[in-house]
Amino acid sequence: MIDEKLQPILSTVLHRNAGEAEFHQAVREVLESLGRVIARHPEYADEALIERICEPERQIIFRVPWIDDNDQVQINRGFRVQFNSALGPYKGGVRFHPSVNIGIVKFLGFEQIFKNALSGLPIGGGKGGSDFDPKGRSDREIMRFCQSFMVELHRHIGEYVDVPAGDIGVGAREIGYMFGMYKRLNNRFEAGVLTGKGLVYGGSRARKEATGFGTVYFVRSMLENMGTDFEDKRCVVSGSGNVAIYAMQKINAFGGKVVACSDSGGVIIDEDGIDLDLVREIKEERRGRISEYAEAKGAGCTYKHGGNIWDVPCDLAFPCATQNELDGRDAKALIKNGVTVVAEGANMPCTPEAVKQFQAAGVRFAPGKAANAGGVATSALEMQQNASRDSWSFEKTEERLAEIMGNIHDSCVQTADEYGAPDDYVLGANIAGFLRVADAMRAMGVI
Ligand code: NDP
Ligand code: 2IT
Repeated sequence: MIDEKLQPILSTVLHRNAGEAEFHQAVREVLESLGRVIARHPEYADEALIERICEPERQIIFRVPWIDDNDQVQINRGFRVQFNSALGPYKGGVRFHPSVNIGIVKFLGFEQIFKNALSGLPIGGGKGGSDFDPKGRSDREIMRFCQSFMVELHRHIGEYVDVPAGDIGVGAREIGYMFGMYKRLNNRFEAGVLTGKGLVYGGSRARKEATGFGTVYFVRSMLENMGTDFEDKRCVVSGSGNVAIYAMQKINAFGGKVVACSDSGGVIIDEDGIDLDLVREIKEERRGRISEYAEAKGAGCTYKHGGNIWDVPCDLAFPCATQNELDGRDAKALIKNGVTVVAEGANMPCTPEAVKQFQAAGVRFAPGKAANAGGVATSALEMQQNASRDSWSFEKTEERLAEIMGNIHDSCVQTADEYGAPDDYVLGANIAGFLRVADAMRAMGVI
């Protein structure tokens, strides 16, 4: 339910951003939490503060022409939404996927504001991407696309302005091509302009692992709060990309057992525990399909083409693929099978109906803006290393990551308690993130 004082703000957002369903969904969820804030502190609704938070500071949409391996000209659309810079330079990933449109980039940018605020680090919120589909493209095509994308993007970003990184379809390879083009166009080695870089030219140790590791650290704190741990817990992790792979690695390290993962083609179930070396070989090296796992393993492993991973019974569920991949029906199936914790490694993978079901059933639910903040937090640590021309050890970086995730967890719990909703991590994350951004914006006046 949205407080009646906030209803007009939502109406304006719906009207001004017609048809952008994912953006509406993300704004609605945050506004639902803010009623309790303005009831207690009405000054946070003054000077159209919440309206201003819902309106991006700047939105850039551009043409990305490139030439494929058959000498054909291809046209894609590029986006960068610079949503909020109250706490620092705009910060957030770039997504290459055919589903990308302005509404999706805006939802991701909006979420990023609060996530970055929760990290406690000096970063504002932004997001970008393109409807480019990297699947089946050669390395040369990827390079030409990334170069063309940067030919436009370079004038809008900078170490003190806006610092992109990876997301779906964008990893170290793409960041390398984009960084190379930025460096050439600007004739300066500005290491802090992008994060997720390769180690040899300014990347941070543990950045690649950070989102998945961070999610699992967050869940470890949740389990501690419940008086338990990962030992012998059955886990299901959707996706098999960057976030999923390193979530699985950390679950294993903490004594849990991952029995299923997936990609957009289907689901693999391996009761012996997913063989991560094989997944990494297929996904990180071959850039192949998860069905190849079952082909390699033979009997003992099941592949369900187009299957639904949420039908696999588990104690802990980690949606780590994409938005709205887990709906009300899936939530019911998980609850029926005894799930106790659900943590979003992806951004907004659970529909509002699914979240409602989990909370009503007493399942602990961690929203993405808290649970997956370890990636962007480690990006901020990469910026810190770049600014001081330093390079930290893996151990030091991971220690900082673990500490940050613990702090985010505690701040969600404390804020939820303070606002009369114990164990409601959604409310805790939204309010704690909002208050940091709002305090900075109030200090800076109407801009
Ligand atoms: P990757 O591109 O590495 O992996 C994405 C995975 O999700 C793949 O297994 C992919 O399958 C699957 N997937 C993507 N789109 C769909 C879809 N429409 N339907 C079904 N499956 C899909 O991306 P990441 O692991 O980096 O990102 C995953 C999620 O985590 C996203 O929501 C992202 O925004 C979020 N995130 C990422 C961070 C990061 O640091 N990378 C930080 C915080 C959040 P297939 O290969 O078949 O497409
Ligand atoms: O959604 C996210 O937080 C990311 N894709 C990571 C952003 C970043 O700047 O590292």
